[in-house]
Amino acid sequence: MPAYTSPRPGQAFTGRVVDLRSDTITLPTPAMREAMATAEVGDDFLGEDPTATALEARVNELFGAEASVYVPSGRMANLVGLLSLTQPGDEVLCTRNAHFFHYEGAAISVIGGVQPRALTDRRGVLDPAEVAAAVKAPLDYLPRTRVVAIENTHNQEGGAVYPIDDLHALRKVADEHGLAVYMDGARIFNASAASGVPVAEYAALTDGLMFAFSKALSAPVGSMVVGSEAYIERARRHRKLLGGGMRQVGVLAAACLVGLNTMVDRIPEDHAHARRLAEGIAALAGGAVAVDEVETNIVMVRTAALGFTPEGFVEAMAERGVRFFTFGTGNVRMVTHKDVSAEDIELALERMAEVM
Ligand code: TLP
Repeated sequence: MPAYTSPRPGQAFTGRVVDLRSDTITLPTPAMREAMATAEVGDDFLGEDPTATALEARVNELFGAEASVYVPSGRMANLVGLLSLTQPGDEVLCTRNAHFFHYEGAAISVIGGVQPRALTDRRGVLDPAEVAAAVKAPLDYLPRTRVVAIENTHNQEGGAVYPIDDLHALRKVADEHGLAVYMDGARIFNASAASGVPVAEYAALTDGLMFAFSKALSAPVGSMVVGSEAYIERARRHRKLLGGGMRQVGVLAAACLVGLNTMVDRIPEDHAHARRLAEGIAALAGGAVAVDEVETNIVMVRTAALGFTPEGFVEAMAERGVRFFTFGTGNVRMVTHKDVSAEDIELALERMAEVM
């Protein structure tokens, strides 16, 4: 059963810490703090915050979308995003290791009365024939299969990008069966940087999409749900229902705008660091990393090839100031981000070589 855990040991380590636990730990930049301090704000619950409105306009432009809405977290974005495509009694098809399926407290079921159903997938890519076969007949005792949800990049699949041709094929089968397509695009800018596909091209193939500001874009708080006017009208309702309607939220939205304007172009740097990290680990022990599968900023490491359990490797490295999570069965996950430099990667590799 996939799970992720945090290293507890190593707290006493005093040297340079290389923190590869997640891109969620990125700290706001000085420009973000400045923008937050000087942001024009108003009551966004009443639709009066000019910075939140400016953020929506910028996102709509970038994603070629009619509308978008800012929410406090990625988890709330997935919940709002999926509730706004479903009714109680509906079924959402998803990948085996989807983030919302494993790590979000069964929120769509608890709150929305919606059932997720995992299909087999190839590193996060669904087989259109299997999707078609999974759609239930419209009988009054069956759940209604309503949505097919994908993740781009796919976290648990090592940051795999959903290939655009596969997304077109999925869209086609979804249209044939009256399904909505939802994308957990928490890391969509990583996908776009790796594939060269503009985020608007991904968005055009979905009925609902979310992305996070608090990962690669380094803003402190927030995610966005993106789609049509009618969809976002429902999303606004769900956001308030869940307590996500905020007041002077421009203070946060200002940092997100800086993230969009300054952090997207540097993402390839994180991908190069992940590649280098993967190659370094593969040189220490062949079989620990599938280097070719490292497409973005996530490196999954099979610790058995290094002679460790995942927990043992996390502990040994945390004591040496290199932090990462166990992730899934037999793996640890290392994530590169703007607060990890090329030197940090070399330092991490040197310290790993010490424990081998
Ligand atoms: N992922 C976190 C952990 O929860 C695992 C991480 O460190 O990667 N969708 C995807 C694909 C995600 O990876 C995450 C967070 C979320 C949604 C939820 O975002 P948050 O944690 O901001 O609510």
